[in-house]
Amino acid sequence: MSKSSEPLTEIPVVEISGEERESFRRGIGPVSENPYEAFESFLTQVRRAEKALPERVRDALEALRSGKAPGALLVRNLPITPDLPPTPERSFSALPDLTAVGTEAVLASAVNVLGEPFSYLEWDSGHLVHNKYPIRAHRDLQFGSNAVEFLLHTETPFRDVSPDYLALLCLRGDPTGQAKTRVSDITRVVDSLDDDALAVLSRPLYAFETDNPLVIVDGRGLTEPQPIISHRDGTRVIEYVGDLVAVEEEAARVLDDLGRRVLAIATDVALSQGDLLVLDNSRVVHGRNAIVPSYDGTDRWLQRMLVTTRLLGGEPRTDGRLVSDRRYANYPNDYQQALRQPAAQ
Ligand SMILES: O=C(O)CCC(=O)C(=O)O
Ligand SMILES: [Fe+2]
Repeated sequence: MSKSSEPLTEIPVVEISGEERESFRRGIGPVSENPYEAFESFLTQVRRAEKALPERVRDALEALRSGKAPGALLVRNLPITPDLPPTPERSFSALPDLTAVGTEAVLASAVNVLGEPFSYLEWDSGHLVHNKYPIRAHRDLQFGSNAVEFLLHTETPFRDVSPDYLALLCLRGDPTGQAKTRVSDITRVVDSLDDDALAVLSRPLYAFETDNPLVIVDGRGLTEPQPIISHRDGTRVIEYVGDLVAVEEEAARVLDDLGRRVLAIATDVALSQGDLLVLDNSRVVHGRNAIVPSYDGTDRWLQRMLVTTRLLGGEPRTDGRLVSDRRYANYPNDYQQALRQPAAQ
């Protein structure tokens, strides 16, 4: 975005002390509502306990939000439920017992500094807290529950409402030590491009391949072509995903160059238990390397929340946190199936 902002060269880290962690744990102790069943009541309790969040964490989140700090922040040593259950092997919403894990209030306390939690009706059974871990049936998809390389992406791009921020809380690190979340300052890359490249990226020439296409170009079924650079309310918006394809040759060359540059300046971070990675989705893109899950209850487990600063206007309300993903109908069949039939996985 064109708001002046600090470039990301290294992800700033705030590591809280054992004392801060235990005080935070105690402070959010009264949060008892189940976020998967009564999200508004849960959030009300989290907000009542907002003073529990360590001050240094609040300050760092505010710096990220204001653009005075880079578009990524890593908070370490947050409290995680001591009796964390085994990592599920099926989609979270397919579990027989949808009780809270106990870490949701940690995540929501941080998110609360940034804006309003929201999500998409079609995703994660309409939950506002997403549980992400490897699922065998998702192995090859571009989903957080995959095992193949998760290509660099803007979170949920090209939607009427895309997240302004996202937060990933690590409940269990990858036991193999392989998993690395990748973050890249795409704003810095775009700022370094020449006018010709910028002009190409600003044209609707980029799309995803799909078997439920809106258009066919050179025999390929594609989603509606979009610009990678657009403007919203006078602000530049960059939306990029590693598996976008171009519908023209010159656009393909510019896309390749952008992809190479974004990857070249990416920073890797191996999330471990108690780590929270907060990302400004308008400034950075993120992804993850390929992993080898064992699907035996020991795999890496993240909880995620998406945040908007535009949708809800900060007013207290009991609905409207779920927006429809209008791109759903053009998703490839395997994506739709993975989203529609959680019980089968
Ligand atoms: O697994 C990761 O580290 C990244 C996950 C991700 O991109 C997401 O959940 O949005
Ligand atoms: Fe993501």
